[in-house]
Amino acid sequence: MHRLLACLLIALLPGFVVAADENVLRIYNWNDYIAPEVLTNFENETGIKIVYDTFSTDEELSKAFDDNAPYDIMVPSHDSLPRLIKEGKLTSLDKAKLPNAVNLDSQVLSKLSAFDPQNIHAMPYLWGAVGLAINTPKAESAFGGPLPESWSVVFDPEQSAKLASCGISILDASAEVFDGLMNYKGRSISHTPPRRIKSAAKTLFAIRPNIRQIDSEEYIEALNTGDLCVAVAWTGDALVAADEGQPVVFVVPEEGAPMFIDTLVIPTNAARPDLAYRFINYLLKPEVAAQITTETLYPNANAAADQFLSAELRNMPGIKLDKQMRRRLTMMPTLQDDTQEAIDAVWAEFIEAPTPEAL
Ligand code: SPD
Repeated sequence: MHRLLACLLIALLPGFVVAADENVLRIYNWNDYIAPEVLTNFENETGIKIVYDTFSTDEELSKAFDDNAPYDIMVPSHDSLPRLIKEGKLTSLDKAKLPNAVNLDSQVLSKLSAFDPQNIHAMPYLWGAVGLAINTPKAESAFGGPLPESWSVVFDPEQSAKLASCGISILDASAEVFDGLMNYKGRSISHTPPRRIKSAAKTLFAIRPNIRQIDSEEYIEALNTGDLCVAVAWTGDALVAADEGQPVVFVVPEEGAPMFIDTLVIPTNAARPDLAYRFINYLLKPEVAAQITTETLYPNANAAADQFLSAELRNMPGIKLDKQMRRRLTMMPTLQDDTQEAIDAVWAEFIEAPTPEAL
């Protein structure tokens, strides 16, 4: 009886209340990259509170890692993993705490293992491709006919000038945009010396006046409301616009484009790795992975989730890659430091370059 009273008193102490409040899991994910009810369902089922922040560029995420930001789960793309592993930023995962990992697609795991050998530090989450989101009627009317399935609609100054009035947007994703640009030029981004980056950048500056926005978040709404006719886009963001009723198609340019796998990791400075394991294991449930794909329209890495997707989604081009898409896509490589630095320098100038409206 006395022990019970003592426990009740302890529970009422301010320190105890703080400790209870600290049952908090902090997550840093890409924008528009989860079904909100997944968060609330997890909170309701477990009593764990989630603090959920988002980012829209690789640079924001890198900065969070560099600053040792207090997150328990972060979502880096596969090509960032080698650097993060080398810098000791990622926890080696205890697979015994992730029993639902048995549901993961072995092909996705195998692709990912080229960046995280033996899949020790990262569990695949969602994946996709970079391509062109095209609002067909608007784009064809401005272009004067059907568009080629080519990066030329953005990178050729004459072609993009025709589309400028109906709105072109480019992802704020320097490495991926340069990957597309080098493919357009018949080259590969891998092992590209900085001087070649600088020379390719001339094309970017030439088309800058034709580009309405360089952005990876607001462009989703602009596509959804029909305010853009062409966007260099990530798969799911383009498919969502179509789902919203816009006549938008997702095209992988014939010259080739990069694919990405976004992953769930536990930073080494995580305050609550125990909660992080519980949430990652929850995300690895097939029905939860399907719920997220249904909301975001990004394919997941969960082989057992297909049965929980509608037939329409299972066969949607972009969620299911057809032969042509498969042929045109390659995994985004991890860039050498000097290539990445040259891209960063050019990109900062590209973003800041004044558009005609600003002059
Ligand atoms: N709107 C969510 C987009 C997430 C895309 N991740 C792509 C990562 C490429 N590095």
